[in-house]
Amino acid sequence: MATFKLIGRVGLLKISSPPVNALGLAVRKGIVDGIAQAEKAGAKALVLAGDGVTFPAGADIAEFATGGHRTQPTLGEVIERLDKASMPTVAAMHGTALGGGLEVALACHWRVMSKAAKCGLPEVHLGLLPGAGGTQRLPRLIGCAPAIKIMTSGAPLGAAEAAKLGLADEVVAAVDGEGVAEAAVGFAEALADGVDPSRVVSARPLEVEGGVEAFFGAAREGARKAAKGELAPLLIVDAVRAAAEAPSFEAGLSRESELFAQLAAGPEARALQHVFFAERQISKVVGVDAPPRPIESAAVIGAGTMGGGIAMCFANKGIPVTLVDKSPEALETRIGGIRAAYEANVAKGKLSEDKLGARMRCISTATSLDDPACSTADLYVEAVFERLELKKAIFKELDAIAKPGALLCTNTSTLDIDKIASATSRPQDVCGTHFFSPANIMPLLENVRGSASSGETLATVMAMGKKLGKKAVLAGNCFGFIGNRMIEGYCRESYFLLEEGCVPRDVDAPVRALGLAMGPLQMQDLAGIDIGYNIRKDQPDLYGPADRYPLLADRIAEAGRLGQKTKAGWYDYAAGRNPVDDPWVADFIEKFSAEQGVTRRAISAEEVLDRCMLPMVNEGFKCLEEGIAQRESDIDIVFLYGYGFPRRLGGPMHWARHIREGGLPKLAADLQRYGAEHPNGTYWTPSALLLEEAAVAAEAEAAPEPAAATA
Ligand code: 3H9
Repeated sequence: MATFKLIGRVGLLKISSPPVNALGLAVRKGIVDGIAQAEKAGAKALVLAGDGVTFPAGADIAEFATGGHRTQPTLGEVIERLDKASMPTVAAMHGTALGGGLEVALACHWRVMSKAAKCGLPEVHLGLLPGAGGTQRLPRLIGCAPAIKIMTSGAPLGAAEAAKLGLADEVVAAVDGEGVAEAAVGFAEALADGVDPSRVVSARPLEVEGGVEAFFGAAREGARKAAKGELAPLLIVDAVRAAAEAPSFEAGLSRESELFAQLAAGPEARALQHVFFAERQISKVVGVDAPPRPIESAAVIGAGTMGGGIAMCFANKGIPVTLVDKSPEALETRIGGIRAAYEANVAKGKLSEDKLGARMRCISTATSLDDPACSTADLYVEAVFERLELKKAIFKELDAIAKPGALLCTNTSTLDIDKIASATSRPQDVCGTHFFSPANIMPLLENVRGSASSGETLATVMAMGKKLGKKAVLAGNCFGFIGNRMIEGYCRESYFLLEEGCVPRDVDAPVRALGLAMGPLQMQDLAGIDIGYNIRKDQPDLYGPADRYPLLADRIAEAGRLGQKTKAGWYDYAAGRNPVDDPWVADFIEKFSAEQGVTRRAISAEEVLDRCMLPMVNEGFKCLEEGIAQRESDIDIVFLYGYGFPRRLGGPMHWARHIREGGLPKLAADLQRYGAEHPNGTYWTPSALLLEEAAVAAEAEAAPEPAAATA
């Protein structure tokens, strides 16, 4: 876990714990032993380096769930040992020196950094603060304002910026671990013997410009505004304040530990750590180990908004893409729109003129699939209107022109992949790629597995998602796949709540108060009320005898109020994109209730929230039960990246299991109660898996605590 060797008079301690040299127990012990070995060997200086791809990228996150991070030596104790080392210490930073890794480096007397390395304190993304002295040392080294910025944003810094701030003492050209360690050993050799007290960061004074009260008052307010309801950024500011106010470095450290423990024990940290691992699970396709096929060129069929956005995704990553549409006018308009979108980014300083040129050169156009440029693509994404027969006709054409082994993907949000694949002679090469709108911006991609999709096809489309910079989740083939299937009940209940007594704001406000970016009705206004309307008209068999039909939603669409695009939907948008309550809508809903013979009633925010959220979670369990989702955490990723669910709640499944009061047992009971009171659709029928898991959870809760071990 850490190996020590003497090179001349300099000790080199290499930390080795693949994949990222996280500072788990064995590594921590290795560092303490290594310092002792260096002292015993009489080394004049000690270099700490990472083996393999990186300097330690932080504490071992998996240890937080088990409390393993508290096993001695803790990271704080390791770092204190370094702080008190009797010889000069040098951190040789390559790769990603993050979190606890950077805290180790901050306790060294010198920091040598590869020009290609990144460093940072991203604990905030895990609902934590740097808890091994980072909040106390970083401000002493670079000042309070930049330290707070680094810690509350969690964003990594490059070597040039780190050097400018005084975080890196020397930037070296070497990139790999061997090279950087060698450079650091050379640096250490040139140091004078003995520790220079001015290099001990913990011993440095900390001054606050403008006075403690004014500085930290403003800093906390700034953090609160940016925090999106998260607690960690606020406690980071409090910990830095302790660095400035506490009577000693040790007292500041102890305050940092208290604040760290508060966060580590809270729901936000648990949720965000769940998200960390969930993000890394999504790309793993159970039972598939086929290698992906190379994707060096693509064709997108349909030059609508969606097709244009998808073409941009390829161009953004330098993959040549042909945009195909039989209408030259549509192609011209779309290419103009793409250029305008890139130009807007240039104007904002987010894109260089050169990159704009390179991206535009990646995109070519064709008016027919017979165009020779179309037959050579490695992958096709069909993105025409959501009409089955049209899509099948295109797949028949694709089957005729695509080279063997090319991937044939359909961008659909609700249609049956197998029916589309049946139009080809190669269903093994067909799958769904459900991009979210606007495709060039939204990070989520649902890849949909058809019943005949081969392992190679799935591996390729998952790798493609990663290459495009998307969070690609694999879904099974059913109406709405994962995300839209789960929001079906959520949306339908939102209409029924209107019919029964709410106005739009009554429905959206509780959902927003939970932390979602918008409520169900606002979401429909953004997406377009006609989307749901067209689906209901095109696929009437979605409604069985057990389903209450959302007639009110049809009526508002038929009134021409389609949402933001018509400046009027469930809200008024005459003055802009902010939803404004509209008396016309309130009157329209009331008249509808009267026509239906419904006596309107006051509905509590709690009922609104439950009736929107519970069908969603129930459907999530059904997705798991039916194999539509591979794992519960994949569902959470769909909602975090596709529907604005707040990260601090970990996603709807994590929220239901761990954050909503009463956990799964109460959720199952509430679901059954609401379902009996409002039998509006099959989405209230409890999932067998949910009932099973709720029973297991109830049993675990009822079980007596294991007797404490006696000595
Ligand atoms: C901390 O330090 C707290 C302290 O202040 C105080 C303590 C008291 N632990 O992302 P990748 C795994 S909090 C455990 O795909 P990349 C990851 O799960 C920590 N495991 O690679 C994955 O496993 P698998 C602060 C970790 O090249 C594999 O490594 N540090 C950790 O795209 C590869 O990961 C952070 O928050 C870890 N710390 O990106 C940094 N890190 O293959 C977190 C990674 O089984 N890490 N794994 O799925 C990262 O940001 C990225 O992993 C990194 C590499 C940029 C390093």
